[in-house]
Amino acid sequence: MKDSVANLLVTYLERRGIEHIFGLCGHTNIAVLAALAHSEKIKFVNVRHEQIAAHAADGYARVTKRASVVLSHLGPGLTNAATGVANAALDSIPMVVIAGDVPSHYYGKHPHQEVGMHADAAQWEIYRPFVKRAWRVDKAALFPEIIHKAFTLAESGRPGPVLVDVPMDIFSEHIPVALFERVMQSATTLSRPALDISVARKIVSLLAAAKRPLLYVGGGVISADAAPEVRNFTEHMGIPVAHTLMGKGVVSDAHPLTLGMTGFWGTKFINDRCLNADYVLALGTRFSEADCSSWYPEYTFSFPPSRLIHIDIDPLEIGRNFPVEIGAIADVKVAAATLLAVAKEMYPTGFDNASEKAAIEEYRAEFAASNKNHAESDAFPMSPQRILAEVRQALPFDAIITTDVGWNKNGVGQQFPIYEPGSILTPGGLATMGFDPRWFGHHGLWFKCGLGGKNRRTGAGSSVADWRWRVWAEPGCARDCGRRQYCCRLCDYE
Ligand SMILES: Cc1ncc(C[n+]2csc(CCOP(=O)(O)OP(=O)(O)O)c2C)c(N)n1
Repeated sequence: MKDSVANLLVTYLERRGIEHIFGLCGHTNIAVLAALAHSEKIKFVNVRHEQIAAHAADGYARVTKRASVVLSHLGPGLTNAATGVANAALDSIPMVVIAGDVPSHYYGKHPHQEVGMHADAAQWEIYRPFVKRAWRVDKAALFPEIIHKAFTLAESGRPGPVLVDVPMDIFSEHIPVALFERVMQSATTLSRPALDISVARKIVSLLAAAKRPLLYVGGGVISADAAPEVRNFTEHMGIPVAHTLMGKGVVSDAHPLTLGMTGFWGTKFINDRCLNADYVLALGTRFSEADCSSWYPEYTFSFPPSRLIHIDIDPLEIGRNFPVEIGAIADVKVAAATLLAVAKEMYPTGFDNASEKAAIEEYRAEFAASNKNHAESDAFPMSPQRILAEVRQALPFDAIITTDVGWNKNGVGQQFPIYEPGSILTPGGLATMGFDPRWFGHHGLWFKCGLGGKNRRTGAGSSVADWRWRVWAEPGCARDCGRRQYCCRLCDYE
């Protein structure tokens, strides 16, 4: 029995449990959209610019912790999506981008909308610098294997986006259904590398013997879903936790052992704690420039004299910018669970570290006092610090918030407490303005606040952001509802 690649793709995606696809139509992906029209399980989320499709898919993957799917047209569709996909790549977000390409029988003719100044049917090369892998499908019969590998690669190891570039005629070709049945026999998830027990013992004993140990956590902990294990480990060992921007929320900002965010926008107290640590256990972080004050040894980290134990899923990140005493390639969730088990066995009563908790409490009170004038300011337009303070008070503990880029991102990193892991979606790596990862339509509350630069004018700021659903921290709403100072966009205006 045979069917079209497009129909079989939709069935495959349904069987993988895909419920939403983000994208925009074009003649090169119309066969897939026609097939999707018959699906009762998959909803196509239509956008008005492919960058938004990629950002929405990014947010969706962050929250569901599974690869999301973007469907793009060729040429301008793919280039429009590029910023969103690159943003996801730099934040290690799993995503499968499926793009239509020129018909294979027109290779070399430079057909409509092809970006091919130097090679034929080469648009996939645009994505090479940031996707984990880019495939161009040249034979319909190879499509099932390629799409299956694409999902596996996006979700395994260090997650990230992949591109499957499909000449449009291939979507309409008929291939044996059995080819898809064959790939479906293969597992859809792979088991991940563990931390060797002997290495775990060594790490725990070094931390237990350290005078000023520190846990440094990044976005890899969130994406590995390892926050509970990491929190339990830090509590058992009584080790203070500093975090990267992407690691915000791994351990609640209200936890007595949480120091806060490091780097350019970290405070001196937090950076000094990192600088003075004798042992740092880093989990799921790449020690990015912003988080490490450009790696200058006088600001955030200095290895040596501090000594570094680094656990990450990606071997390329271990020892990249700082020398490691112990480096381990492991899934952070498995590793943290192993460290906890070993710590409980070696030191059953654990450690309290009351003095560090007291120092953190004192620092928080000092910071709040130093920020009080801003956080309670009556200035008009409202001070961003006040907006952050009041929005935090108004929102439930587990509300998911997102930031754009600018002071709003850095201010949130610094002074907007996050209580639940994964409840902040922020563009840490590429840090593109216009990041807009909302995917739950207008049911959420979205706010944007900051110093008020480029994004200040309603709709004219972020190049593509869908401003209608945003909450503006100034008069800027398209409907003049009377909330002059603090437009909340809660009205059902469309
Ligand atoms: C696509 C893109 N262009 C330019 C920049 C550089 N950039 C970083 S922050 C910023 C200004 C942001 O101002 P605004 O949007 O008003 O946010 P605020 O600082 O007020 O929070 C710019 C231009 C960027 N990050 N992304």
